[in-house]
Amino acid sequence: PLNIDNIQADILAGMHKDKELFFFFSVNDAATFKSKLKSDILPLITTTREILAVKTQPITAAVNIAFSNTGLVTLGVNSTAIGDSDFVAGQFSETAQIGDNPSLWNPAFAGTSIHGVFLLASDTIDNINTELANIQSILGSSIKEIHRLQGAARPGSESGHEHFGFMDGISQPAVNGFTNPVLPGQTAVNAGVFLLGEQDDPSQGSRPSWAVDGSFLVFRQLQQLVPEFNQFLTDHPLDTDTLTPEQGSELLGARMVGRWKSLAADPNRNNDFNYLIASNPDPTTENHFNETRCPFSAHIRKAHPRGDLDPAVENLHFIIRSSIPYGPEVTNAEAASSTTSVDRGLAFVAYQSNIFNGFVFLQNFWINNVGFPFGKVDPTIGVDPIIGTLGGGPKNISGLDPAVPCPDANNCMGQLDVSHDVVIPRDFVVSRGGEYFFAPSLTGINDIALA
Ligand code: N7H
Repeated sequence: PLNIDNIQADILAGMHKDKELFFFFSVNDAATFKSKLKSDILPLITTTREILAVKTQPITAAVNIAFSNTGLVTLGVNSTAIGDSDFVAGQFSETAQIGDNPSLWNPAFAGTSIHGVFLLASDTIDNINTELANIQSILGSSIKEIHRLQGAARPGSESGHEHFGFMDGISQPAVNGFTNPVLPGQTAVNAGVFLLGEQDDPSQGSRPSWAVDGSFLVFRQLQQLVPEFNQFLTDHPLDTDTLTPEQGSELLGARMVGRWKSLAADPNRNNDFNYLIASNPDPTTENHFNETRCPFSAHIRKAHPRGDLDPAVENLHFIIRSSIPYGPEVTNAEAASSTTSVDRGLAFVAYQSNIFNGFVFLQNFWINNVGFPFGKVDPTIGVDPIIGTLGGGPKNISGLDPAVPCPDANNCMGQLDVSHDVVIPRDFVVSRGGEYFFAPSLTGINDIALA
């Protein structure tokens, strides 16, 4: 069984609070930092067991911590021993690989000056600020703030929805030995897909002891241009013969994401599907040209191609997401002008035991790959219409308009005609940067403090 008293709360369980602060810091005085880390910070760290029951949750705020490669090096840890070359390289060095434009990055993330991040989660910002003040008084001048991002659930009935209006965080892989019950449609994988040193960690057996039961935390500050996104939907309603313009716009948004805004209420049904045609579940035939129900390019199909791939391959590439929106609601002035003037988006967090198999693989080989999912009637489907990018410019996406799902509805097999039916003029999600972190176990934090 997993030692949930030793695993930080956010990795498997998620902290699931309405407010979450990401506080990015550098370490100025390693000796003082390490001594305070052991004596005063470690007792504050919230474990998986503690977050699972309300009565054991911390009174002010849940606290998790993670370190970048340069952070570990600054603390005297041999970080290359962890065996993850993407982590050691840092996210800024991989902008080309993951499709980011480095000139759009927040300067705080550009480079390798961030050594660590505190994740503080609570019901109120007051509580978060109280806990942050406590941590800052413990660590004093041994750390310096580099950047902070205040995340918050959206208000009222939008709670749980990201800024485009879709319910987020409802499809997570189940973790053997932890998730109970496994929901219909949830794929159960071994813990080593997320936790270093556990079963199915590709480097199980060769991880240093301080790294066991930790996880790589990929952080991304993803700005969302919500008024521009909404204007695009308004301008391109689908199926106007049978739908009202509003319904047609709703349909386009749903086909870009792969989910309806309005459907997400029942955890027993939310994941109980794949993309195969029920009457013809042979993935080599109809599934390869029929996108009537869900475009090949839809965000959730790109990011988790249920049934489009051999499960043995697909199971290598699961991530656990623990993101939260940041920034305020769209203002009236922004809505009226269809122009973003206030920064908002998603504070994206993903956990995995191997950054290449997880985030990098998804972003590079699936999301930003015009040919993925492979083997479909259309070899150039397009990038993910929500988060895929071709360098910021227009994106040709096929299959979004169900009226033209395929060049020849009676015989799509073998057709290589590319019905690029919708052109998305620009990216509505813009990466402002991020970093790769390692979230150690509690014993791992102790080892790092003694390094
Ligand atoms: Fe995505 N969105 O609101 O459109 N995502 N995502 N994501 N995402 C998902 O299933 C969204 C991003 C995944 O198992 C849903 O929880 C937005 C990145 C994966 O069926 C919605 C942003 C990466 C899944 C969104 C964003 C992923 C998933 C459906 C950025 C990885 C599970 C709700 C601003 C590199 C798919 C849900 C499955 C689901 C949205 C980013 C990956 C609504 C707005 C960067 C694996």
